[in-house]
Amino acid sequence: MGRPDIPAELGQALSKLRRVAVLTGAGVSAESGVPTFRDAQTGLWSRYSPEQLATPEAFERDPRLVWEWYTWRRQLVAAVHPNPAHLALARMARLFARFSLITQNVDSLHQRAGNTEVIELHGNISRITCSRGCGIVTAFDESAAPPPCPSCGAPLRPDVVWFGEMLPADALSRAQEAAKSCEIFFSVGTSAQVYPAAELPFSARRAGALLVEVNPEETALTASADFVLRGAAGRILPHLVHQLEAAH
Ligand code: BJW
Ligand code: ZN
Repeated sequence: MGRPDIPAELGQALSKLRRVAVLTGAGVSAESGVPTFRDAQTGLWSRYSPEQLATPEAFERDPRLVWEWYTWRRQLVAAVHPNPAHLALARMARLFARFSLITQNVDSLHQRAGNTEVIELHGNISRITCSRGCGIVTAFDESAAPPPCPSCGAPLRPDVVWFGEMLPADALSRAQEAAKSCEIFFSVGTSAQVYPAAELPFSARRAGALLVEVNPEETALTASADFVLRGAAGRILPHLVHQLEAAH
């Protein structure tokens, strides 16, 4: 396989710009072996769609089923490693005066790759919190079913954002601010279907930023992108960052 083509105009633009924002989705972790949401789910869980498991209603109906799905995913994530896409983003962060990494992922792989400041829009599966909202947050444990909240007795749940729930206000406002103030916005490995995260690239573009998509497939964003880099993030990003480092 040859080197992916990085358009010369993109390289030139990046050598002049200082404020960069990147939004990542499940595709960035795909090459680590973490299944994406909208591709068929693997094995045991192939019968369920994320809309059937990642909702407060699903947890109310069958807390044990949802808990088991998260236990499976947490074990999977613990067994894998950051891939070249994560590592390239950690290197990219050092090249710009202002670099905001916004992720929809809950797997900590960006942090494990070395990105110290990550804006997590959808929470993190390593933590659990009270399903009644009394504020308790603690590390995930190995219980077979959701343990009771030590403060109010309601079942504890993964500290992630399900459909119909508000995103953490602080993370969302930091992400919106980064989108509105960046000069170039990268959308990497996301189908750009889930809001309000999917709104961020559009709001960056409205504010005048260049928009770059990195994805092997067409998405809802493709038609609005200034540059479309078609392919796996783990192949494209290392090459892009290598070029940037050479030009630095
Ligand atoms: C590769 C690759 C490789 C493969 N390299 N790429 C406005 C309009 C319409 C609907 C709404 C709206 N505002 C709100 C809504 C409702 C809803 C929503 O967006 N629904 C849509 C489905 C239509 N949003 C919400 O409910 C949000 N809350 C909210 O808005 O609160 C306010 C409100 C409340 C009530 C009513 C109204 C407003 C919350 C959304 C929470 C999403 N939660 C999940 C689960 C998180 C926890 C967990 O992980 O379990 O987040 S769902 C799931 O989707 C997860 C992901 O972060 C998210 C996005 O998925 P992502 O990352 O894009 O993955 P995929 O699988 O879709 O795509 C992978 C991509 O990678 C593909 O494109 C591949 O091609 C690519 N790829 N290999 C690069 N190697
Ligand atoms: Zn509680």
